[in-house]
Amino acid sequence: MARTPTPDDKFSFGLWTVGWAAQDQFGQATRPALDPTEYLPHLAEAGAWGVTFHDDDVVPFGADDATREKGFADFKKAADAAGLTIEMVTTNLFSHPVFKDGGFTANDRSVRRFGLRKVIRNVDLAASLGATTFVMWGGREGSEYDGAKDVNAALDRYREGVDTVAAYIKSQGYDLKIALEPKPNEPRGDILLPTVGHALGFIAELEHGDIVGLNPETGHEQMAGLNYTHGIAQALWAGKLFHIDLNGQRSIKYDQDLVFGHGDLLSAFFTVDLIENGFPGGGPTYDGPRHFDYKPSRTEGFEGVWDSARANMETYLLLAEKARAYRADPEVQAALEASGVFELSQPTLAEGESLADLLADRSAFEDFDADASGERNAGFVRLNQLAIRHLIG
Ligand code: ASC
Ligand code: MN
Ligand code: MN
Ligand code: MN
Repeated sequence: MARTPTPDDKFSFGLWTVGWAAQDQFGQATRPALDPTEYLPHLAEAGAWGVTFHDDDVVPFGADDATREKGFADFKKAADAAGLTIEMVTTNLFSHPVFKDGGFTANDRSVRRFGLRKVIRNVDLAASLGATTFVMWGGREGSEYDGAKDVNAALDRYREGVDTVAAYIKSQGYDLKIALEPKPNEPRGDILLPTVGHALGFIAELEHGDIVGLNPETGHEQMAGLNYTHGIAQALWAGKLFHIDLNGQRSIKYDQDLVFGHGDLLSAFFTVDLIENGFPGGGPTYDGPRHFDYKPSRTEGFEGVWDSARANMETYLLLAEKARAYRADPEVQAALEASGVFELSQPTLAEGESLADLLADRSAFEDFDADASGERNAGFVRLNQLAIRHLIG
């Protein structure tokens, strides 16, 4: 058994996760939707530290100002009473039909102006509630048909939108950073900024990219057949891992949003190993919330909702224990050493060595025995088996 989660673990949940009533493409809801505030004591009791939400999760789209203000005030009061931190806020630019062709990148300019206003209003809200991360998941930014979207113009408009919001955050002096969330498809046939790599490339083109980073979701990278741990590793390397959405996904198919670890368990082990223990050779580390973006399966009643919420945290803590033991194991350390994992931290050119020095170094090329090097046993399989032993042994 893993220890019980505590607020120090910084586990947080989207309100839309436990609050999902389980309506899908083919069937109606299987659970009633409670008042948003009702989920909070349960989350806290389960061991969560934080909660996050889309504007429309708390107050319905189109609510008048008085209803909106009261809704968010009640929610904040309930979060405080439960001892939950509102660490992140995000905006729903995907549910209402007005956003069927996107929010920031809709062909229709009036929709883009409306979307931008909705986001700016929500940025003010996020700052007033003390959130430090503002997530943007552009679920409807994309197309089904290549001819229907001018991708060059769409990326211009995406940049314009994100830069406008980032500039606004700076002008207000808010302690808030934007985290873009990549996803390859669903609900659109193809979504813009489909992977961590695409999003990093986009951020590099922004004027205010210094306060824009990423919120990668486990299943979203895996839907593209990609390695989530490598994805967050590159985001860390780039100084852009601002937030994470942990969940489970079993291979390339629809977005399953399973409990963390209920998809690719070995990959989840290395995700936790990276988050908790950092890179083997040192480097940037992640200190943000351990945020879960999963959906309690449609088969579950409320008992299953809370079982699944706890399962995310328990799985994470179990993996963290295993990952700590894995790194502390002298046999693993020796295997990492033997496999050259630490050697990779050594610069390829020695300190002060110029390219001319390298060109003059006969041992690097003329006298280098490429064949012998090619025959060397890397020992990576043995190393991986040690991870398996720690995981299930
Ligand atoms: C988000 C986010 C997602 C989507 C999805 C909505 O804000 O991180 O992955 O919205 O959960 O159902
Ligand atoms: Mn998802
Ligand atoms: Mn997500
Ligand atoms: Mn999601």
